[in-house]
Amino acid sequence: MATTVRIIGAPMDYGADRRGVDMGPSAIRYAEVADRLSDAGVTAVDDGDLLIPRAEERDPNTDEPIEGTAKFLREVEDVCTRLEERVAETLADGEFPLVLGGDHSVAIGSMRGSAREADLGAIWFDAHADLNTPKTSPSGNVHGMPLAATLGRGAFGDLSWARAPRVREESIAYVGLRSIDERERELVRDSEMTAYTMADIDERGMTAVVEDALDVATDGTDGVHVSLDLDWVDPKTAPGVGTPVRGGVTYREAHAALETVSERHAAEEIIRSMDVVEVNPILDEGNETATIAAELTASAFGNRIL
Ligand code: NNH
Ligand code: MN
Ligand code: MN
Ligand code: MN
Repeated sequence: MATTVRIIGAPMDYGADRRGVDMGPSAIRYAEVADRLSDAGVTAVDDGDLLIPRAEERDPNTDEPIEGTAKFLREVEDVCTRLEERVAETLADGEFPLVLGGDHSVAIGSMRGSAREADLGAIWFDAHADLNTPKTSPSGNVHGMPLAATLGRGAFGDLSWARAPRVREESIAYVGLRSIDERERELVRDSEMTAYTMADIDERGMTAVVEDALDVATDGTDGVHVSLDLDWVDPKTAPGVGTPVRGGVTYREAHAALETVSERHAAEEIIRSMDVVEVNPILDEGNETATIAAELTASAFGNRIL
């Protein structure tokens, strides 16, 4: 990895129904993410948090002329536009942007910033596909839409702040999918993305699946964005998330995945940016989920048992 990792807190919860993910960055810091990164051999610099007004002070309705529902879309735009800038500046300074969410809609800003000067692939570690458009979304929550947004799908095609022109569907791989909405299913099937579900992990093992996902994300790109949604991990292990789905990856599988990422990076310098999202301390038990988030981040940056 780049020697200096810049931690950017994005305590945003406009994209999810259950309040609390706005405390994610604090909880992950409290779980000593910076020290763990230092132990992994990188220099961690904390940039602090983006200033984000409380959701209660805002009106979730948007006057954007879009088809369907996307709650707090103007607020998400404001945060993601500022985040994009911070991520792009970090990369321009030769440092590695590590974004702590916040709900998964922060990935729109991370990916746009990361893709400004590069053709970007992505690995999406998530129980969910996050490919809903405002029209197909059952919830109207933007955290279920960040991939649709960066790909300029649906209503997001008209919203120039959302689309990342240098991110192509073919360069995106999901790992660990297990909860897809009815109307979202055909979107995933008809897309050019590669989707590895929990069944693929059962069958082939995590390491082999992540190796293939890395092939997808590096083929024809200049670098890879790693997006880590903590609801990817089984809720018995990581209970502090707003939309838990049982049957998730185990503690060791999760580490194996991020270790595989870091090993490939050590050889080929492929990872450009990362976000760690959806940690909800209110729903957590003893800050376990934030701790796992911090540990997995350290694994991604080369932390090893021996
Ligand atoms: N797919 C559901 C929706 O669109 C849930 C999305 N929730 C997530 N995604 N946490 O990762 O509302
Ligand atoms: Mn997600
Ligand atoms: Mn190129
Ligand atoms: Mn999810």
